[in-house]
Amino acid sequence: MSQIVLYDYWRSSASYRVRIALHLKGVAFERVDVPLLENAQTAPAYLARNPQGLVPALEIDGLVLTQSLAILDYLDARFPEPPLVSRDPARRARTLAQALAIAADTHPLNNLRVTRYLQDAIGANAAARTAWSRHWMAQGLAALESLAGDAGMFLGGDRPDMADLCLVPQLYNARRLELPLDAYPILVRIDAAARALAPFAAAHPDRVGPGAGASP
Ligand SMILES: N[C@@H](CCC(=O)N[C@@H](CS)C(=O)NCC(=O)O)C(=O)O
Repeated sequence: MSQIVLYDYWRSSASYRVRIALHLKGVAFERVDVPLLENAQTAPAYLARNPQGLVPALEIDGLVLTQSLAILDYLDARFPEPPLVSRDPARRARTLAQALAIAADTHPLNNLRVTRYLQDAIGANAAARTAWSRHWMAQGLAALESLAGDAGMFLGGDRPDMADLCLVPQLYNARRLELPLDAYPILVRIDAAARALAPFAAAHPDRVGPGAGASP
């Protein structure tokens, strides 16, 4: 049995994608918290695992994997059920395009290091930083809403795929930013259906963050 360690931060949406995948595939794992607000991601010990200074990183069988989509691809190859990407070439390309619309073109613009740079080097105040984040997030979600026109219950059809694993954390971020979601009815519907599934619920930030396990 492989020992799997996820270097994680509860509010990291890239890490949230990997937590969902591990739960979906029923793979046991240990979490190590990397507190981003305390800059633990740039400590030498962590940079030795991920020179990019970003979470997640996944240790498995002596390997250290980085980049959430590469980790999802690895997990899909190692633990094929349920699949995260179709084997059909056209469906596969569509799923990757949807996942990358979030992971490559939306999420990175709103990352902590980007908003810190806006604050420290550009002098953007809190309102300007929020406007920046909402702008790029709205643009990315609008594109994904168009790409999702033929979606079934999930972006992946009748079961969630890699694109759904990117969507749910991104909408978590959007709600944190109080971005109105009325313009994305398909995405909101799919997000609700996905979050109703136990593996998605188990991966939610509230289940792993500082308040996890606290009495209501
Ligand atoms: N493309 C990377 C992005 C990883 C990433 O941006 N992680 C964020 C948290 S969601 C992070 O570690 N941020 C730390 C920082 O910006 O300093 C992936 O998908 O793994």
